[in-house]
Amino acid sequence: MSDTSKDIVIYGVIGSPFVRAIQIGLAEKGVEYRLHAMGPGDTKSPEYLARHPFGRVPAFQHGDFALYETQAILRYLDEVFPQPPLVPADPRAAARMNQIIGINDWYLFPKAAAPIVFQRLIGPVLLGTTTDETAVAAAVPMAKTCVTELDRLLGAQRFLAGETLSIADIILAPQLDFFAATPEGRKALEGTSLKAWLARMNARPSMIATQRPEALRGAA
Ligand SMILES: N[C@@H](CCC(=O)N[C@@H](CS)C(=O)NCC(=O)O)C(=O)O
Repeated sequence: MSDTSKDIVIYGVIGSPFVRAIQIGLAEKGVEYRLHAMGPGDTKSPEYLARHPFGRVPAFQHGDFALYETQAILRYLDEVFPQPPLVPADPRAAARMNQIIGINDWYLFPKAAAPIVFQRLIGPVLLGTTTDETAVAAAVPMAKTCVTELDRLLGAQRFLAGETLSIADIILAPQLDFFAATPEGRKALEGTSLKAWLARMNARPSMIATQRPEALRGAA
């Protein structure tokens, strides 16, 4: 393969936890990239839809290879830039990593974090909308289930899939960090081991270097 790290482009809206996960993965590997920053409306432009027919971020390009879906991008990067490895060698730990990514993609993001973060932060801060308390309340039970289960899976381990950083941590940390900026997120994390895990993740240079925009950082 002749493509180098210089040929990597991330297309994304800055602040998106999925976009941030790719930035964190690349930072953990010490790989350079270019960020093609988009506005929220740009995801449905004909030009972008040609790149990502579902109109979501991130999209990714490495030389002549185009890809979308965050976990697929991170797995590709782990193969192409193997150090440090971000998929556990142990089959059970790797299965745990995959399970946790599934929890994020099917339950935490769409049914809990996205509705609550939108109602508490993105809508009021960026769009001037008022919080729909019914929508927030409807998402709280799923948020609790997700946090309880992720906390159980973390247990006494240092990272979500064992003792080393994996793609599960890289996808979940920006997601839970955004969620923790809402009152519901703070409450859900209170008293869990996930809270300490998130603090450890937030102290990593890869997380510090990829903060959300200031306006979306403050607690709602
Ligand atoms: N399954 C996708 C999810 C990406 C996603 O939902 N991104 C959100 C931002 S966090 C998005 O693009 N939202 C814009 C929209 O829905 O129009 C992935 O893993 O990349």
